[in-house]
Amino acid sequence: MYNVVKMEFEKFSDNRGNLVAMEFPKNLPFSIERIYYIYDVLKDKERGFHSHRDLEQILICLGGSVKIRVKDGTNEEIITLNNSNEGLYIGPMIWREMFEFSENATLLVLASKRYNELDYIRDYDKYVKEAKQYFKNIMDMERYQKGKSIDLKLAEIKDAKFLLELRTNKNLNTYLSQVSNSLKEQETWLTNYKIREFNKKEYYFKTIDKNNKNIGFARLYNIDYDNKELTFGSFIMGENKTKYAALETMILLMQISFKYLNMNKVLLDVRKNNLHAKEFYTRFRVYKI
Ligand code: T46
Repeated sequence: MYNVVKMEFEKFSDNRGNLVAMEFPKNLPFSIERIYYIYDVLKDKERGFHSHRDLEQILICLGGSVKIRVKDGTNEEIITLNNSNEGLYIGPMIWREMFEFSENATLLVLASKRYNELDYIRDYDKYVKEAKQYFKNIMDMERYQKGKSIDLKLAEIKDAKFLLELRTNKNLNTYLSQVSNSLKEQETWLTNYKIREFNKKEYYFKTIDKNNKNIGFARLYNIDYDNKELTFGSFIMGENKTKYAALETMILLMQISFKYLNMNKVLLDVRKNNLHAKEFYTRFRVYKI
C-alpha cells in the first residue's frame, strides 16, 4: 500500500493524565495549514469517497473509534483508529472512506494545505486511472531491484529490528552516525522515512538474498531533481553478506540513480578513515583524492 502510514505519537503520561504534542518537523512530516474535525456522525453514515491530488493529511481519532478504508488504485486496506496517540498519514492520490463511527467519535484531521475543492477527485473510475499513472513510477523502479545473487526491497517499518541489529553492531557501525538502542526510535525513523519516500525525497533499500534472508541496507538521499544529483550512503552490510552482495547493491543503486531517477551525478558519502569503503570504491575507479 503506497502513501499510507500509521504513526504513533509519544505520550507524556503522569498521574494527571496524558499529553501528546505534535510539532513540525520534530514528529510531523508537514507544517499544518488547516485543522478540521468530524463528529456526531450517525452510526450508519459513511464519509469521504474521494482522493486528493496534492494534499497530505494526518487523521487522529480523539475519542471513540472509526474505520478508514484506503485504496491506492491497486491495493486496499482497512485501518481502525481508536487511540488518541495514533495517527494515520494519508498522502496524495489515496482514496479514503470513513465508516463505522462509534458514538462520541471525534476525528481530528491535520492538513498540509488550505481547503481547495479543485484538489479533490470524487469520481472513482477517474481516480483509479490517475492513481495507476501516479504510482507507475515506483512500480517501474522494481525493474532495477533484481540482481543476480541479491534483490533490493524498499525498507519497511517492520525492518526496524534488523536495522537496529546492524547499526548497533560494533564491527559494522564505526563510520555511520550512532543510533540509540531503541526499537521504537528506529520504527519512528522508518515511519518518517516512508513519508519522505512517498514524497520521492529519499529511497532506502534493504538487500536480501535469493532466499529472502536480510543482508543489509543502502540509501539514496538529498535527491535534487533540479540539479540532477543525489547522495549514496548509509551503506551497511551484515556479517552474513554474500560474496557479491555489496557490489551488486551498488550496481543496482547506480542503475536506479542514473536510469530510473535520471540523475547526472551520484555523490558518495564516505568517512575519511573508512579504508574498507575507500578500497571498495577504488575498485570501481570512482574514488579520487
Ligand atoms: C478528507 C476527509 C478525511 C470546507 O469548507 N472546508 C474544509 O476544510 C473541509 C474539510 C470541508 N469543507 C466543506 C466542504 C463540504 O461542503 O465541508 C463540507 C463537508 O466536506 P466533505 O463532504 O468533503 O467531508 P468528508 O468527511 O467527506 O471529507 C473530509 C475532507 O473533505 C477530506 O479532505 O480527506 O474528511
